[in-house]
Amino acid sequence: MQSFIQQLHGILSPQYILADDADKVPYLTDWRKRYTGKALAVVLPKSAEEIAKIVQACAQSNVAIVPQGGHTGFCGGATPDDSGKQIVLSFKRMNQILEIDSANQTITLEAGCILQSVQEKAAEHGFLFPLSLGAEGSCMIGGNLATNAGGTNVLRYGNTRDLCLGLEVVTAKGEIWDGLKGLRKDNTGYDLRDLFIGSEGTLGIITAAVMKLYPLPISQWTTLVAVDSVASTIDLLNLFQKRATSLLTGFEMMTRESLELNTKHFPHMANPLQGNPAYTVLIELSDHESEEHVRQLLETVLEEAFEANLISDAVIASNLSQAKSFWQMREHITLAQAEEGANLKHDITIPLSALESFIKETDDLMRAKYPGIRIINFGHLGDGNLHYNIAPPLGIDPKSFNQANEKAIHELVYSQVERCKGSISAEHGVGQLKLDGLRAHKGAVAHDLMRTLKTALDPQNILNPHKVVSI
Ligand code: FAD
Ligand code: 2HG
Ligand code: ZN
Repeated sequence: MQSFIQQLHGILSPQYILADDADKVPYLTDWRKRYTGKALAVVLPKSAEEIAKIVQACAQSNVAIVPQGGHTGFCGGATPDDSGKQIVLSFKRMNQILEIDSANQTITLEAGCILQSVQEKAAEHGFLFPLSLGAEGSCMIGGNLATNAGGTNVLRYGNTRDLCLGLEVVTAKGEIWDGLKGLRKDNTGYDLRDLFIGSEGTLGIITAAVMKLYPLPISQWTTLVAVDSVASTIDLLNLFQKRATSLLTGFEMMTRESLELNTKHFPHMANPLQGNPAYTVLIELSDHESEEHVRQLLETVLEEAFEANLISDAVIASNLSQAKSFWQMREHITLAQAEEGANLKHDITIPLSALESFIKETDDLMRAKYPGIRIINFGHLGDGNLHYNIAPPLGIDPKSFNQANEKAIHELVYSQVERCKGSISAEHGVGQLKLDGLRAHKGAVAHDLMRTLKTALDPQNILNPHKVVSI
């Protein structure tokens, strides 16, 4: 290993090769504090060329590489294993915006750009970069691409995959694939770009990307509404889809239990709606016409929803800061769960037509098997994406409860997901958390095809091994 470290010194200045334990610590534990690994070294390259050389050195010495962006992922994908034989490749220094092409409505950037800085840069140029999620202050565009992140604007703009036009990738051989094209059509055979997106660093290392930009909306209206059932929530979504069509940019559902957890840990996050409703839905409309146009539309649809008994209360944000506070309420649920202690996350998608039966049956099974269990269910309902999270009964230590029951609880949820023809990962990815779940629920043929791809693209298994798919 000494000769491998020496080889790294031929590629990077010493200050960018962290080998001391204390220096490595910040890179070894994930956001949720669910996984802690060890690493031979943490390297901080500045260019695709340096990464290519690092990969070549790793291939020679059979050292595995764990790419790491903001390390905000929920599935342990960016955390090394505990062998101490892997290196972490951090993107902290690769944060340059390379080009904004106004005519083509694209931004070309390095993989280590922080998502929020990309949104800000786009806005400076009069554009919207629509990817938006709670971790946007620290997650990086490379991590977003590697996980195909979703977030709160998928309903209108799609997920990260839909926003990407081109990629630059370092392969497992240490070659650089230059696919940095800003084309909206390109049917030259297999779609390599889409193969790397969502592969969580297991097929290649994303070093740069061309992403789509959109015109900045002129007006935005945000509202919270009270709903008493999942069925009404879906009817409400369908009503907004019909009346507001592409103006509908957000439709987020929060259960009473989720918001109660919020106020327990963040008392200032009180729900402005009357009567502690069973479901609170956050709806956002964005428009390129006047403020009045979208406000009028919103009021008309809400009136129709009241008349159809779909909603019992509504509060329209009167200004930007109130709209922000509605979104903060939504985004604080994850933080409230973290304050409460370790929880079991299920990031799932269910076809909207099966959602009600999924929730009812899964809740019933869960409560029958684990009396007192707390179900923290919220999510991007417009995408059929639930965060069906589980916390132990009050008064029970989360860590020991999870240790004893985690496998069975995941399996209960995943079997229900399979029954409903859903997916066990909507937007967070697989990482190490869902390795077994994917093997059990992806389907044997699909799983085998994934293994075939992994072996073909990374025959030495040095790119983020034992994540997503095991070979
Ligand atoms: P990391 O965690 O560093 O890495 C994630 C995976 O990508 C790992 O497998 C890693 O090896 C790989 N990787 C990272 N960079 C590269 C690269 N350049 N090339 C190849 N592989 C790479 N996710 C959502 O989808 N929607 C949400 O609404 C959402 N909300 C969140 C809210 C909070 C508060 C937090 C903490 C997280 C949230 N997430 C959400 C999860 C997380 O932020 C996303 O998965 C995000 O895309 C991860 O980006 P990252 O830079 O932190 O990646
Ligand atoms: C969100 O939608 C994130 O806020 C986090 O995807 C979900 O905490 C979670 O499980
Ligand atoms: Zn989410």
